[in-house]
Amino acid sequence: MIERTRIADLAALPDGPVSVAGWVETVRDQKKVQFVVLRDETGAAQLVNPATREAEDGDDTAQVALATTNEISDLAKGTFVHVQGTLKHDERVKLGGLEVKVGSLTVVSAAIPETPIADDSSLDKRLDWRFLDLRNRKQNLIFRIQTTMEHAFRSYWIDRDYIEIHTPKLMASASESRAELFQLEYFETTAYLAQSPQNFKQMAQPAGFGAVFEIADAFRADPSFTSRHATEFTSVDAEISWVESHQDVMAMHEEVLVAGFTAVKEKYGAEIEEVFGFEFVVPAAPFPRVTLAEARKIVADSGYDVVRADGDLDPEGERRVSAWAKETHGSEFVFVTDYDATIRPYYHMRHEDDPTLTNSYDLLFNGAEISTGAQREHRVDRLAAQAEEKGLDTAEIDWYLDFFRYGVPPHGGFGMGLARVLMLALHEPSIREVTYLFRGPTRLTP
Ligand code: AMO
Repeated sequence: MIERTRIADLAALPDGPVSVAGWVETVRDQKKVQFVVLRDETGAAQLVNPATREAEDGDDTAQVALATTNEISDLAKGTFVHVQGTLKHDERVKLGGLEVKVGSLTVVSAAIPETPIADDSSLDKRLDWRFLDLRNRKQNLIFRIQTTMEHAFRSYWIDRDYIEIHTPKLMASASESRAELFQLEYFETTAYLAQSPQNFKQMAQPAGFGAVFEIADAFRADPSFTSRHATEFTSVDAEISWVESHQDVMAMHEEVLVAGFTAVKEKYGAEIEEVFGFEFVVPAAPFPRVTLAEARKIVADSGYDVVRADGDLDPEGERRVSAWAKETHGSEFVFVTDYDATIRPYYHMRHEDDPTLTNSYDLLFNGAEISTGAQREHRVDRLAAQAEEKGLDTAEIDWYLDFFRYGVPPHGGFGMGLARVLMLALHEPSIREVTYLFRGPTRLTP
């Protein structure tokens, strides 16, 4: 490895010789002194170089110093450099209270001087140049937060003996409805990209795995351009056996989220406050719970003419239920439960005493849906009847119905969009900001 100290680690070093490496953020080229802000993946530090404008004849040291001065004058923003120098702690230096006096500077990879994006570039333009857009503290922090949150979800499940699965993303049939389905040529036949791991995470139940989870890509041919839809997104899924109802899934779900938010708060709470300007709050479980019928009433009582023709909450309805949860329960999260069977997939279990309702829920967070969960119908006759009722061809899903013909425990689970959680947790306006490389109807590159 090339010898270097990561910039965040400089603070702990004593004054003395040091190597640092990274890219040039700014150059301030003054007559007598040059300042360079150097950034790496951990932070930024100031380099300082006393400018040598003219070399004295026969003085080798001066020649070297002049070469360095000229090199710094020519540095384009974004150029990657390796620097050997002398670390000096100095409280007066605004950036981190330290600076590195340049001894030698090597240009490792020069950048073209005209940077294609600026701070005020449109989001679309920034996404065209995503690798440059990501070269800043805020974006870097977003993906560190994502790493910590995902890790905490995984740890929660691994600590409780869940099995991590990797289900195939190439399928012979739809995993959700036939809408929003990507179709592709697959040798002599047609394949579809998985819209969710739904069928295959349920397969772990008759397979005797007990509790499983998966964090992986899901694909939806959704033509919309909203701030919360992508055509490819990371879905966080779990499926557990022996549930008595969706309430058991919800109890696990909120614990997973509390674990994720706690880990982020511990590691990045202070930095989030500094960079994003708000206090990152760890939610308290249990989250408030309302049935969809109650949620409709809350929305109506708030003076908004409810919802869509099918009885589901529309985005404004979701915002109002969220606002209600915040006002009455001080919670940014709220479970909306017991959805009408007409607006739920065939595999959701229905109430024993009222088959118009399902053992299902959506989880709303800061005004929008982040997750759907349910107890599944595991009795194959009912499952097939519900599929038929929804107009599905049961022959096409016979392989899935087989899962329920050879013994299966009652089970349930949820799917949650990772980018939605991040977007709403960090109060970002679009999932494009919190997705490494966004995919939408008109974006396939970079
Ligand atoms: P659902 O279709 O509600 O349920 O999806 C679950 C969660 O996935 C996220 N999501 C999306 N995120 C970004 N872009 C999209 N186009 C997109 N579509 C969905 C949302 C959503 O809440 N199989 C069920 C889950 C289950 O019952 O286990 C399912 O896929 O955050």
